[in-house]
Amino acid sequence: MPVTRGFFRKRPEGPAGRLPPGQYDTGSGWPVLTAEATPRIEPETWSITVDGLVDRPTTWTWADAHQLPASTYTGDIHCVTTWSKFDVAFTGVSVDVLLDAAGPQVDARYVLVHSSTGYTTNLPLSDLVGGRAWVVWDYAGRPLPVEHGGPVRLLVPHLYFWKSAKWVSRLELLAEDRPGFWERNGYHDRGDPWLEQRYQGD
Ligand SMILES: Nc1nc2c(c(=O)[nH]1)N[C@H]1C(S)=C(S)[C@@H](COP(=O)(O)O)O[C@H]1N2
Ligand SMILES: [Mo]
Repeated sequence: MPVTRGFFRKRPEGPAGRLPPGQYDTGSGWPVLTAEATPRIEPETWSITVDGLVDRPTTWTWADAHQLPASTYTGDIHCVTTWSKFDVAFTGVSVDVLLDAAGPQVDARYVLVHSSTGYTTNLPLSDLVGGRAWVVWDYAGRPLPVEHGGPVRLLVPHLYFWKSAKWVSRLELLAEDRPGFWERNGYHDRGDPWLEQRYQGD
């Protein structure tokens, strides 16, 4: 999509060092970007499963997930449509905790993330480990709003925000990369905002 890319790069970039290339600060706003109809998921019926190439396929209910050690991400998020939002605070559990319980096998190198709505997105397993990815249920100390993925979404803030699947329900570990919803439609497989990996080939 070379025409729109040229347009994006004319946007103001604000304080150096904080905004990735081609992004602008959305301030107090928080745009909603959803490809599918917003589902209504009660916490009591939500669960998350880690399966595929793992030794111990595991499912956590809402209650189970809240027994795990909680952690908070405070920092910035970046959407490929060029908005960034500074100083967000999300609380949930580190994906490391879920993966440690499930035991990834040696040939697991990619993850296909599934939402209960059918939305999918793919990531290298290495981007979900090392304290850089969370499954979150609180935003700014309050329950995550449904339009932003509540009751529970994935959060991978070092990559473009389309990787942060709303209404997350499953992490499927794979040996080979398998493109998700936006990746099949031309978005980048990795999506590093600092390398401006917006589209396939960037
Ligand atoms: N299930 C689901 N998750 C999704 C999306 C979506 O359409 N469906 N959109 C992605 C995109 S493109 C972005 S930018 C963010 C938007 O999150 P927000 O609506 O909370 O800002 O969610 C990501 N996760
Ligand atoms: Mo996005």
